[in-house]
Amino acid sequence: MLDRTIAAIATAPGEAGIGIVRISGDKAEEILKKVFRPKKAIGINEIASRKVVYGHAVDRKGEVLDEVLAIIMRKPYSYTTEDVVEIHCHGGIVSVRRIMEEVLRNGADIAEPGEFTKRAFLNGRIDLAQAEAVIDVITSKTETGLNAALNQLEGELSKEIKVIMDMLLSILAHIEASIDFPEHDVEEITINNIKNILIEAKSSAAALAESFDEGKIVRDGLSTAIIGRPNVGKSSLLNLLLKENRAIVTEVPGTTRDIIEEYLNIGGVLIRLIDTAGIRETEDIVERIGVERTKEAINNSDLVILMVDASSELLEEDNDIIDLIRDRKVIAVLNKTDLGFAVNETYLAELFGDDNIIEMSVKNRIGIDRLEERIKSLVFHGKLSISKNKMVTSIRHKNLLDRALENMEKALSSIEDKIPVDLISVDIREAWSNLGTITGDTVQEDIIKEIFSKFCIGK
Ligand SMILES: Nc1nc2c(ncn2[C@@H]2O[C@H](COP(=O)(O)OP(=O)(O)OP(=O)(O)O)[C@@H](O)[C@H]2O)c(=O)[nH]1
Ligand SMILES: [Mg+2]
Repeated sequence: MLDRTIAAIATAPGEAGIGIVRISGDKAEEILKKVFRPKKAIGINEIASRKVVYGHAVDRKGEVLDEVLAIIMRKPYSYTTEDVVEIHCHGGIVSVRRIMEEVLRNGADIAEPGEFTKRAFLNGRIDLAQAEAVIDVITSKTETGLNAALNQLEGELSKEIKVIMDMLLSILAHIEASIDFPEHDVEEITINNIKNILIEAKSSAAALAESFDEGKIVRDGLSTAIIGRPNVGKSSLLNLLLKENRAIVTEVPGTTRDIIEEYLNIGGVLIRLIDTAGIRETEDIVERIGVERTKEAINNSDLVILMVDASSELLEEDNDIIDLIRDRKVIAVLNKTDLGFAVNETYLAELFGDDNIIEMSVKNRIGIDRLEERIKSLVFHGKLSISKNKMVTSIRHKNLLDRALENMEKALSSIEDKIPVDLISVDIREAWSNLGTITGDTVQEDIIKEIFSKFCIGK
């Protein structure tokens, strides 16, 4: 597979200053020779590595396709560690596409999503966790998210995982050594040694696993659903928080039919805000599906903003909604305070806590600061501790850490039960292998395939 030479348009489609066609593999330089004519009369092989050269992209007949810059990055000093060529042409759709076609015609294959990064991994330049960080860097939506991804790309997480893996290896070495001398009983001191290392390894792995609570929010955002009966002002709140008229707002109850999702940055905290269809019994089929989706959104959210009409008493519809969210993290917004105050605030405060009741008039933009403050303080107790270098942001990593923790737990209790050490080594090895799947040391082909399929083309 690695002997194919691959190519892709590495820049996003659309009008832009420049577009880049990227090629990687043994034939890269040969292909450049066919599609690029340097302005100065020099041969392609005379071009120094990583030096930018001005010239023209041309087709088979020598017709000029565009005015371009070309760079050769000869192996191993390139993104993939293979020969990599980049052709920088004018942005827009046509120029890049014409050059790409010419590159393919001369022997390159279209790269799969993430194939450049996959090669960097398979060729050993970066490990799997670092490769995964590349996609997180590209898709990050806040500075905090970007910093976490960059730390992972730098190998901070991998370093920590490797330290734990080494501890497990040293335990295996202890065990091997004792098995090699079966005439001796395994000494008490060896067992104690093993136990101490295991406890330390477990606590490091547990700390990483715990960092996922925060890491998940840093990467994917705090999923926050605004729910309430029709017409209380949910979409108006979404628009106010986003500072744009994203959702349709009317005085007609049942305006929002489908889920609307937008990202929002509140003081560095990424919020995935979800406006929902007002919940009520309805005959309207479209609205009914909307209500079902709202219920799904409630189940999938980290935080629920319950909105009620402050100027009216709680209706049966409100109480039905409250029943749906009793065990969730809730902030109750009492909206439309400009129209009067009739809602039973004490009751809501008893249910959700005083701090989680926010009086608002979305119409007059009153109460929005308090709401934002409250959201921030619910996440990370008000302050971001993201300065930590080693944070787990990926569910794949978290699951593998949990499995490794189980293995270590089992090994520890086996030690307590005085089970022979060579049997314990099975669990230790398993823990080691689970951690190795994070960094890619012990990973299987299908997992690699799945990970890179989530990448964009050209990366
Ligand atoms: N007086 C007053 N009216 C408001 C306030 N907030 C929203 N409204 C009005 O209430 C009506 C309904 O607002 P929406 O934001 O569409 O309500 P919704 O909860 O999204 O409604 P559905 O999508 O039907 O569930 C609109 O006419 C808004 O202008 C407020 O604070 N005070
Ligand atoms: Mg609405």
